[in-house]
Amino acid sequence: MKGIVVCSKNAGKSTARYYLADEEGEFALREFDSPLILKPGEYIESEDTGGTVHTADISDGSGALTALSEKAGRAVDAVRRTEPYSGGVARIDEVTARMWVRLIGAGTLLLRKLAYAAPVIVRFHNDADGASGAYGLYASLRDLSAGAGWADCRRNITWIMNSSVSYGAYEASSDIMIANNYECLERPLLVIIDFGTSTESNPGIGLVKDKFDIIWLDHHPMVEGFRGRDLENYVNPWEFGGDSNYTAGLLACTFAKTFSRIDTAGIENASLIGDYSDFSRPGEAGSDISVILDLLTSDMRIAFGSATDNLTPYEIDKVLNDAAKRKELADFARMRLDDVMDAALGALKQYRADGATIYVLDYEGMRDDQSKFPLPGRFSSKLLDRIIGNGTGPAVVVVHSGKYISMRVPKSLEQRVDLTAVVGSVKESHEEFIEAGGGHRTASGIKIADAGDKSKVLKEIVSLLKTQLSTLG
Ligand SMILES: [Mn+2]
Repeated sequence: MKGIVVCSKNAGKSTARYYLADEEGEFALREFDSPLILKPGEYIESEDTGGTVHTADISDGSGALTALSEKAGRAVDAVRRTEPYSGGVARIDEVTARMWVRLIGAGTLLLRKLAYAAPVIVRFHNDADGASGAYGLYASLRDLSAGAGWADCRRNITWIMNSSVSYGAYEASSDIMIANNYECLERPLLVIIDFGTSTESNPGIGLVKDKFDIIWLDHHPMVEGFRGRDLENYVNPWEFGGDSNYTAGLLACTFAKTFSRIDTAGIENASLIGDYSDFSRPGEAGSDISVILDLLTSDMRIAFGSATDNLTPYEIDKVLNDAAKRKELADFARMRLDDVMDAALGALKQYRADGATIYVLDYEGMRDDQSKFPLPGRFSSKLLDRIIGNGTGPAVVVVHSGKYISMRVPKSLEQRVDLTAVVGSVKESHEEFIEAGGGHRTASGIKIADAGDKSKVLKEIVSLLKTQLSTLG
């Protein structure tokens, strides 16, 4: 065994693991455990992994690291797709083509990290869209790992489901702790899927931006002052002539097309359905994935019964590959949703506004005590759908539960109501007790620091909505 140590994990501990790039041949990594403390950039030579290791530091001067880097670059080039991916839907493909150079840049960065076994942390929003994105990326990397040289490329990826849409100081410090277990020739990589673009993420970005490279895949409208958009690998369809209909799940799958050729149409459709995109194809392949992800991201115990609260693509894959489980969960989710919907329709408060009705639902206690499914945000979209479907005219929906308030506006009122403005205005007037807020023009949410202040906020929201309905458009 001869080569350069490119990365270590838990060096000096009993679980120490090293990754070595072979000196000979194509770019490939070997893993081995050793009680010795080896530094990335060291050249080592050994008869076998148990034998004496002779080391020599070549981290400067010899040119070996540059040669290694070029070799890794060739391995990355060999799997990269250069022509923009086209899925066959013109309005999506146009945006994809405009984003392609940016996506290639981000894809190249990810592959380089994987080639060097660097730690990669993927954080995704805990809804059907965010989880589809993580799962699409996972499936694409599994496909990549079937190819020569990339066999264990997912080895140092940590998948984390994020229960909010902001990247705060807590998330940042926890990611730094994960990365601190590694020492690598490449910097750690953080991949963000389907977070908001709100300023609540600024402190977290500030903490990690010098330690991590960051790929940020999102589709929320941009908020002024959000620092994420200055990142080199920030990709958002809004900056390329698209909008929120180009979901984060679709974006993550398209991003993965820069190096993978597997078909992710079903996973993409799950994200499109989950986020009520214009491009969604309800009833087609992926519909059940959407329902199942909606359930799993709300309540993992239903499927897994264990104490874990972090859903990773490995669990998602397990469920989706088990036909009986898949059907059982999809049926269960649909049935639970129907029950909660019936209860909700009987408990709505209504406020008349200009040409529309504002519906307010106290969602507290609507659900089974044992289950968090469906979460208020998802439920508000479905509630709006149902109210509109009942044919009682244009409607705006406000659902609140505990500290959360979730608002939804139908496409038909898009020109007359702007929820991002509602959230902005509430944040401004109640800065002292609004913990977070953001979203899309037609779908937004607010988190209050103390539920005791909720009635004030709700009153203001209804009044702002009324004003918008009577003045906008
Ligand atoms: Mn989304």
